[in-house]
Amino acid sequence: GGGAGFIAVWLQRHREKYVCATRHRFVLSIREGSVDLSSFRRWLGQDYIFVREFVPFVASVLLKGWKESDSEMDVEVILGGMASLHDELSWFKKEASKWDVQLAAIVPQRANRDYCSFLHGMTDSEVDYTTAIVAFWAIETVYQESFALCLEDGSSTPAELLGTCERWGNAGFGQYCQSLRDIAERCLQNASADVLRKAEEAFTQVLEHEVNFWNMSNHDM
Ligand code: HMH
Repeated sequence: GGGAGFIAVWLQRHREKYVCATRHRFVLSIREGSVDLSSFRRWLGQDYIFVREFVPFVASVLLKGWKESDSEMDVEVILGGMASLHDELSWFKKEASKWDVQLAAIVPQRANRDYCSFLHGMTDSEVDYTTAIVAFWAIETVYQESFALCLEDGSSTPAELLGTCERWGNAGFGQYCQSLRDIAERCLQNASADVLRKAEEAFTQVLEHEVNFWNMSNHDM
């Protein structure tokens, strides 16, 4: 309560985890231009599988929002997210052929399977809209913050990776993440103590899954 919103408080409380998720060494290696291209190709293939699984999760958030929200804006924002996922899947196919990644042959690794089963759990009708929209906001925001870092002045991102970084790091995607945050914060302001606890837990779980996901890009982990 008081001045700061719930999300602002959580970002402080879980700052260490948040920084690990948004400034991972894989992302920093893109930013520094030292990225190992086999790591990038591994990330690309795994993320394509993730995004395919992300679609039904986002659809479930849309359905919860449609049922539970009193604001029509929520459905429009989530629908915009779904539309960009449609575009993203085509982008992955194009990008995979550019990098000679055979998407049909990709086997999801452990961290990816764990993250996808977390998403699947979130689609349960027992999971409330507030918790689901918080998870959704956090998932999108980790990518937005990470890739925006690679576009900042002073970064040395290789030219052939700029398209990837722009996909999630662009200002429009940042605005979309802000809209998700506004929706999530509004839901949290009206939530019970029980829901607040579940939503905070979902937030920290997303951060852990994101770190594990980035870790996959490294051979030795
Ligand atoms: C692992 N997290 C992961 N992949 C993504 N594409 C996003 C977040 C953002 O959509």
